[in-house]
Parts: sequence; C-alpha cells; structure tokens
Amino acid sequence: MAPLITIERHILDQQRLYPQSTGAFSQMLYDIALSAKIIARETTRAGLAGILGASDDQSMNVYGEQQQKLDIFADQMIFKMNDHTGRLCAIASEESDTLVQIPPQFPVGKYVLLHDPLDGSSNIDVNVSIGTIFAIHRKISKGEQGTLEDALQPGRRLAAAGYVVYGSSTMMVYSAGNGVHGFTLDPSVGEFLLSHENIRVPNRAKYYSANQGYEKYWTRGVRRFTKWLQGIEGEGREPLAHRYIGSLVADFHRNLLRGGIFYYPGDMQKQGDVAGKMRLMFEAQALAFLADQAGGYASDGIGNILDIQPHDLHQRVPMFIGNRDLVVTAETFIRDNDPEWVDAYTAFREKKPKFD
Ligand code: P6P
Repeated sequence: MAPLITIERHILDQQRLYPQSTGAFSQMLYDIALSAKIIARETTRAGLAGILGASDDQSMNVYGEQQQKLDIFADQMIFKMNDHTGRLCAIASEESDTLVQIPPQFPVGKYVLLHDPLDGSSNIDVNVSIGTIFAIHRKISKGEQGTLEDALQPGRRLAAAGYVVYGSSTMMVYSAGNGVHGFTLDPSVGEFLLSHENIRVPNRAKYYSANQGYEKYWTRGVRRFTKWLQGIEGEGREPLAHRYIGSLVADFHRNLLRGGIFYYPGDMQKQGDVAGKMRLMFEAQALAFLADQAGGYASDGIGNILDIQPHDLHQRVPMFIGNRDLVVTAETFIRDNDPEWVDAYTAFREKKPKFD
C-alpha cells in the first residue's frame, strides 16, 4: 500500500528543497490548509447552519456583487487564521476594497497573502462546487508593514499559489514552484492526503469552457476562435466538448486534470471597460502560476498573465487558460482580427501602478 502522505508532510518535504528556509513559508501553507478544512465543513453544512443565501445586511463587495454569508465567513476565517502568526505583513482579499494591515498587537512577517475566500459564491444556494483561491508574494517594500507595492507584483514573482475546490470531495491544489500537487480531504481523519502528485495538463485537450450566452458581445477574433474550437472554422478539427460550470475553480480544476481551455474574454461592450470579469490579483495570477507549473499557459489575449505589472488591487483581466497550443491560437485569432480591442486593452494593461 502506498504511504499516506499528508499535506503537512508534503510541505515539509518541499521545504527541504530550500535549506535556507525558516519554515515560516511551510507554516503558512498549513494555516491555509486548516482554514480550508473549516470552510469545507461550513460549506457542507451551509444549508443546515442557516448561513445559506445572501448576507442579512445586504452588504456588497467592491464589484457591487451581493456578499453571500459564506463569503464573509470564509474571509473572516482566513484572516483570523493568519493575522497573528507573524508570517504575513499584509493580507489582500477580494472581499476588501483595500489592503488589510496586520493588527498592531501582532508581529509582522515577510509574505503577503492575496485570496478570493469563496469564488463562485453565487452557486452556494444551488449546491454547485465553489472554491478558495490564494497566492503568496514575498515582501519587497522597506519598513515593517506591508504596502501595495508588496501586493502589486507580477505573477512571475509568486512564492506559491493554489486553490481549494469544495465539490463532491474537498481538494487542495498548490504549487510552491516545484510542480503542482493535489490533496484530497479525508473528513474521517480531517487530513488532506496526497492524491494527485505532479499534475500535468494532458497534451490533448478535451473541453472548452466559456459563457457563450455573451457571444454577441465578444470580439470577432474570440468568436472565430470559438468556431475553430468547435471544428466549424479552419481545417475542420475534431470539436472539443463544451463544459461550463460557472464556478471558476471547478472549471479550471476539470481542465487541469483532463485538458482544456477556459476563457473569459474582454470585449468592447462598455466604453473603457475592455478587461472582462476575472480579477488579476485574486483569481488570474494564482491560476496562471499553477497552469504554468503544470505545463499549460495563461494569457490575457495579448501576452502571459504572469508578466503583467498590476496597477490596481482590484484590476480586471481577460483570461485564456489551459492547454498552451489552444491559448496561443486564441492570441493569434485576437491579433489578426481585433486591432481596436488590442489597442484599447494594451493602454489599460500598461497603466502605471499607484503605490501611494
Ligand atoms: P459568468 C463567479 O462569480 C465567477 O467569478 C467565477 O467563479 C466564474 O468563472 C465566473 O464568475 C462566471 O461568470 O458571467 O459566466 O456568470
């Protein structure tokens, strides 16, 4: 029987690859794994614990989306598990407008945690898989406290990233720069056990994932790319199956394991809003890091998402992510068909960060 490898043991084994490591980094991954176990328990009980549905105070997040109670619970859980450890200098959450400082009574550390505590939360009420996405940057600014400069770093500089998918089982998938590894929660012992070591995107894609309900707003290049994926345009390739759950972590996870491409394009529907719906710092950077580590690729339609210098904590970004050959083909269709969008989005992408 293969040895049972818990996520704690795996993180420790990974830490041995970095002799100079102080263990703070490994401890942080444990803290995230523990938060995930607690969120998993609440997610499973959501219907029973009366925390189902929209939050009482009708609070909205920075995107104007109604915050679901489980969103708030998950956000507070992750903060409380990390605010006192002395490993972080700041926390950025999709649910908070600004960077969250470490309370003055606690020590500060040398990492920044960026997270989407419960992505896809609108699916909670209909029992569709949802997820937590996290990314960890190293502190680069002077002084003790974390600043926006520490948070707004390109994805290439990430120390680690991962997600938890709360589905038919709860899985935590992470990379610290040495491959992508998946752990499945065994609720009977409360441990994440190694179930998918060194995940690689399969060479042959099976699926494409996009919300075709918005096709009329897509640019010509994205519409032609979609017809190409369906085998209607171009050399008549075998069509890919369409799978779209509407919960990013679930769609990404399936394509990571089975091969495929997820895309949420930018469009020209609203003047000045050409970057689409995905959040660069809380969704796209983490998943782009994982895709890259698993042999895939993530693009905003013109270049690698990991190369984007963020200019705003809540910056949106178009995202094409999955099998490299499919993502590169999407870039070609966009380059050849959408010059107006490319110009408008490039101007947005190259805006200078505001670190004040
Ligand atoms: P649409 C959920 O709100 C989310 O941020 C992602 O989880 C998901 O991939 C996307 O939005 C779905 O968006 O516009 O297709 O409903």
